[in-house]
Parts: sequence; structure tokens; C-alpha cells
Amino acid sequence: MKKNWWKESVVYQVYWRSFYDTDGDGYGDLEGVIQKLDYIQELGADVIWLNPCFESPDVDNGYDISDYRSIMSKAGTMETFDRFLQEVHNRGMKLIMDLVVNHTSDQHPWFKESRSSKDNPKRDYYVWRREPNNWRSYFTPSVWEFDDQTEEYYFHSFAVEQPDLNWENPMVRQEVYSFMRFWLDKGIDGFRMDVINLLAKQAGFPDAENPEDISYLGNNPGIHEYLQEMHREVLQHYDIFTVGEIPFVTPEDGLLYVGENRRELHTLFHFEVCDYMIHWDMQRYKEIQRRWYKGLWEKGWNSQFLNNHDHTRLVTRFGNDSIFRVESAKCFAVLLHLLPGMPYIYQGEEIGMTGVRYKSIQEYQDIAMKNKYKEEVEKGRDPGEVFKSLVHLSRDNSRTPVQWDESPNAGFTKGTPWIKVNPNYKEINVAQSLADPDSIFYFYKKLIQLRKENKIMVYGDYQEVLEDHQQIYSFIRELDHQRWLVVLNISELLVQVNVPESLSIAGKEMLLTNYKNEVDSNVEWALRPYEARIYRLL
Ligand code: TEU
Repeated sequence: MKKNWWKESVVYQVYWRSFYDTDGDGYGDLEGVIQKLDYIQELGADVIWLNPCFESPDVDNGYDISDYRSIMSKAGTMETFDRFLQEVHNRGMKLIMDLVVNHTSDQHPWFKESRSSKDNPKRDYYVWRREPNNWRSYFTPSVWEFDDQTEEYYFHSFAVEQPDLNWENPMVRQEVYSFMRFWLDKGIDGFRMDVINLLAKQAGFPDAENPEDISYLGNNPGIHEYLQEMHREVLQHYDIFTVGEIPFVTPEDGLLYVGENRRELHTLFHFEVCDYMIHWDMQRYKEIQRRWYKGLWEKGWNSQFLNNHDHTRLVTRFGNDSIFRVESAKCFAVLLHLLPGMPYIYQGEEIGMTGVRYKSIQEYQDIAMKNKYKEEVEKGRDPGEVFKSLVHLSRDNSRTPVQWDESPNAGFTKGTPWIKVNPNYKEINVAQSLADPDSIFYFYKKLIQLRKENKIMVYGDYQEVLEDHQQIYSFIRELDHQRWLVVLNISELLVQVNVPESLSIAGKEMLLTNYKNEVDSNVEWALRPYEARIYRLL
């Protein structure tokens, strides 16, 4: 199997506005990330994924860009960015930025021109139609917004303030390639590409049978021609890494984006788990991993994640964020770092931060949640019911400020945080984690070190065992003459399993576990709640 630096990397995601605020405006900033780079380096991460920090009216937290060549003032200046990039490289780490080119902000000069008149040379930079169809967007009941100026509708896959670019227009593509080169020539190490398989639109925009299933937004004919052109014109000219955010795809579709002979992207995020699994579902998760391993292994590279800035923190959504918070956090860490693919750590995951429950919709900031709340209440649903139905998957669950210590606002800011700090910061914070040798932080550090020293975690074949077990997730990784066994009890139960001789762990070296001592049982596999173990069989 082809070896690449990025395949062997662990990525740490920095949602800078909630990371560390150095100027007291209540928003994290790039200076704050610079001041915490030693912390990220100590964890052992190789690559930093920075969420968008370009000029933006900030309607969707930076995913609505109005100038692709400048830094949002909340985040800092271009000088801060250049110093940040230098400091990342000085520590031997790499930086990937967020490429948001399916849409811009409606405040981008391109859109201001485009909506000004039908004859404007930039009219065709966006998607205009005289008649809407019945499609809905991620954030609104319709993808079409009527514009009084020219009495036509423009297309938006997300908020009305995020009009989609028309990728059929070669001028648009060249504009994008030009500013991609601008950042790559600065020395960044790649891109995380936002909803990159939404660029091509369905010809003729036919009405959908089920408008609620928005998969019509993505994976449409023409998308691979665009990405192969991007590869030809930009990506192949740099030693970089790319990961595409790619919803609505099967492993077969996914391989068309990341196949090593496709000359498109290196890796992808698929959303079969995060977009559809509300709570932990063992059999469903195993089945998804099985299909993607079979579909991609030795042909394309997958990613492993269970939370990010759009998806609720994993201990709250899939684990146990109260009595077994530490055990479940460590258990899922082993799962994500031992499964085939690149592991991503979302800021705060390494200390076991949890989701949040604010008391009212007014305390939430996320446009997706606020839009959905408004849409459902306008349909006449009970506001209280609607609110309750939205809190579990609200994106704000993972956007609360990083909890650095027990000081006011968890040491995140000397000002008023843009979003309320999770009230559990006195129990859960970085200072406490760094002071405790058995903390989740040091467990992640050990896992990452294990990966640096053992390529079996990167290139080892994967073979599941006990496929049908409801609580136990177990598999073998094998490379050359090495064989590792991973055993995870992903439940709150004490689980005892009689296993065949081939899986006997008697006398086998235990490489890592999240429990101090062995459980006293005469059954070979006896595992406590969220117990995780890695054995060297050969
Ligand atoms: O997210 C797209 C999005 O809506 C994700 O929540 C979803 O899980 C995924 O695409 C699969 O459907 C991206 C950004 O991550 C998000 O923060 C932005 O709001 C959005 O695009 C628009 O740029």
C-alpha cells in the first residue's frame, strides 16, 4: 500500500472562535491559537485543521465568506495569520484551511454585482431562475430566494445569506483556483473542503418526490470533472493534503472522490454516522465501518471522527457524559484511532468536554437551529416541544468555549464569551487534565504516540471479530507479521464473553487500556463499562 505523510497523521480541529480569546472581545482569535500551539504539540497532533477565518459578515460563523484573501478582524490580521502559520511549521506541524467554495456570503462583491442586473458580467457567477422548484435547503424551507432587484430567484443550499456559486461558469472556477494558489503559495499544507460534492447542480432542477430528503443537493453529474480540473490546475502542483466533506455518498460513490488513481481528493468525511445516527447504535456502526473498509481499503483513504463543529460532542451523543464520561471518552478514542483511516480530534474532545443544555432558544447562536425552530413554530408546532426536539443535535453543543481552567469563563476570555461557557467547566478543564496523569488528555497522547511508533495502526489490514455482539466491538489489525487485537465494551454493562482459542489473551501483552487493573473473573473476556484494551497477539 502506498505510504503518505498524511495517512500517518492525526488531525486536531481548531474552531478558533471558541478556542482562546486574547483581546477580550469574547471571540477566540489566531493569537490565541498561537499561544496554545505548545498544548496541541504536546498532545502529539501532526496537522491542524482551522475552521474558516476569512472576511465574513459571520451569519454562519465564517462559512459565508465575503473576501477570500483577507482575515476576519475577529480572528486577527494577515500578519497574525502569517505568524501563526510560521509557528505551526516551527513546531513540525502542518496547517490545512477550510475551502468554502460551494457558496459565498451575499455580501461578497461578486454577489452584489450579480444581483444588481441581469446584464452584469457577474450575473452568471451565481444560479438564477425565474421559477423555483420544490427543493428545501439545509437551513431553510426552500433553496430559492426571490430577489426584488431583478425579480428572479437565486439558489442557496444553506442560508439565504449564502448564495451558491455557479460552477458551470469557467470564470468562477478560475477565480477559486486563483485564491487557492494565494494561500498555498503562502505555505499552507492543504484544505478541508466544505460540502465539496455540492458544486454540481442537477440539470434542469426537476421537482423532488420527497423534498425533505435533500440528497438532490449533492453528488450530481459534472462534480468529478470539476474536481479533476481543480487537481490538474492547482492541487497536483503542491505537496499537500485534501479532505472533502462529502455527504449523501455510499462507499462506491466515495471511492470516485478519493480513489488513488482518480486525481481528485486524498480523503473524505462521509456522514453515514453523523448525519443519521442520533444515538449510539452498535450494529449500525459496525455495518457502516465494514462497508467503508471493503469499499475503500487499499484504493482510497477514509477518515474517523464522531464529532466536530457541526456534530454534538461524542461523549454526550454516543457515550456517557456523566458517571462513565472518562471511561467512554477513552473507549471511543481507542475506537477512532485503531479503526482504519485518519483520526480527527475536535478541540476539547481530548479532555472529554460534553454537550450543553441551555435553558431557552435565545441562548443558542447557531443559524441552523434558530432557522429550524422558527420554521417549525411557524408551522404551528408547540415552541417548547420544538425546542426540546432540537437540543440534542444542536451544533452549539460542540461550539461552547474550550475550558482551560476554573477561572471565570473557564479562562477562555476576559470579556463576555460570544456563546455561554458550559457550566461544568470547574469539573472539566485543561488545567485539571494536565495535572492528572490518568486523564483523557494523556490517554490521547499515548494513543497518538503509539501510532507514531507502530505503522500497523495506519496500514494494518482490518478484520472484525464477534460481529453480532451488541456491546463488544472487537477487531484485529494485521501488518507484516504483527497482529493486534482491539477489544471495546461500548456499553454501561459488565460484559463477559467466552472466546475461541484464537482470541485468547492469556499471556498476551496489553499495549493500552483505560482501566487500571484486571477485572476479577474466570471468564477470559470480562469487560467493565466502556472498557477498552489493545493486545499484541503477534
Ligand atoms: O457543513 C455542512 C453541514 O450541514 C453539515 O452539518 C452536515 O453534517 C454535513 O454536511 C453532511 O450533511 C458545512 C460546515 O461544516 C458547516 O459548519 C456550514 O454551516 C455548512 O457547511 C455551510 O457552509
